[in-house]
Amino acid sequence: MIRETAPRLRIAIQKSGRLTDNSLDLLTRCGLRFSRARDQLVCFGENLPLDILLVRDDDIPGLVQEDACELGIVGQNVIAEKRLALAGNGGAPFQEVMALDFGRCRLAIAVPEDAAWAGIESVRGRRVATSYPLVLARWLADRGISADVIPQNGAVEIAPRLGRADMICDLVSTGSTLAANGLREVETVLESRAALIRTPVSIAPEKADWLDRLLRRIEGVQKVDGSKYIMLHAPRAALARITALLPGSEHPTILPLDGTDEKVALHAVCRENVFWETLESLKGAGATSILVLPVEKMLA
Ligand code: PRT
Ligand code: ZN
Repeated sequence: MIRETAPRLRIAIQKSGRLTDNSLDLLTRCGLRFSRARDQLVCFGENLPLDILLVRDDDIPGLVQEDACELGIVGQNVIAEKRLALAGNGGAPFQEVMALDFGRCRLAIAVPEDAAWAGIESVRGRRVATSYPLVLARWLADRGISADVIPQNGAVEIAPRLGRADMICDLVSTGSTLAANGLREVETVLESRAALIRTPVSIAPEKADWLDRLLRRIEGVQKVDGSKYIMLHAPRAALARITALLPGSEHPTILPLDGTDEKVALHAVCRENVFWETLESLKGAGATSILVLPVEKMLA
């Protein structure tokens, strides 16, 4: 049994929130099997020496920084704020290993719909409510703008209506929360997505070996995210046109078809999603028997 004998790695992920499903899905696609009971704080990996800690996202950088877990998955927005908070304590910060393909959002300044906006000079001397006071203060200082940064945890978007602030700086993805609160997005402070972080402390060799394998697997999963394997039949004469239509593909494989010289089979990995419009264009260019398959893993 792996669990009792081998040293085990720990990865902290968000217990319940926007990053939870994608984080668990990524680990599953890396080959980890685990059972998850409701309200469980730790999920033991059943087939790999890797356990999952389920915590609030704000606690993840601290747990990794203190070496309570070797790895963590958390938003770059949280990473940026925590990095600035820890910089004051002189602690060795955690390291960001790689950005992941989910949890995309931006930290942006938004003003009431009817407020004038003449660029970031409009922030000078005003009150800005935010859950990211250190990131915002640094961003403003870098631009030589002094303003009154008002830290607020949660429900930042109602601060202007309550008269607590003139504008806000908050996370935005679709923009519908801003619109519902009569606010207008005017300036991006930080682009963010989920990222994998690791402890700054050196790891024992047996664990380090597993950590490397896990990182390679995560890279393998990320590489094929959104990729498709496309197979079709094409008239030889139309090959150049058809190849040019394939989104994000490099070197397609061309195979002969039994009983004909005029038509060939073409197989290609497309690094982007293949939409119906592309299939229709391929058909228009002479392709037939078009099949599009998901790509699960790729090891370069
Ligand atoms: O309980 P815990 O502390 O773990 O969770 P949390 O409430 O702090 O975090 P959660 O689950 O809301 O978000 C986790 C992470 O997801 C964030 O740190 C970001 O990295 C990422 N993320 C991506 C977002 C959003 N998109 C997002 N839209 N986090 C928050 N939002 C909020 C935003 O604050 C605003 O209230 O959604 C609202 C805006 O969304 P739109 O679509 O209306 O623009
Ligand atoms: Zn949180």
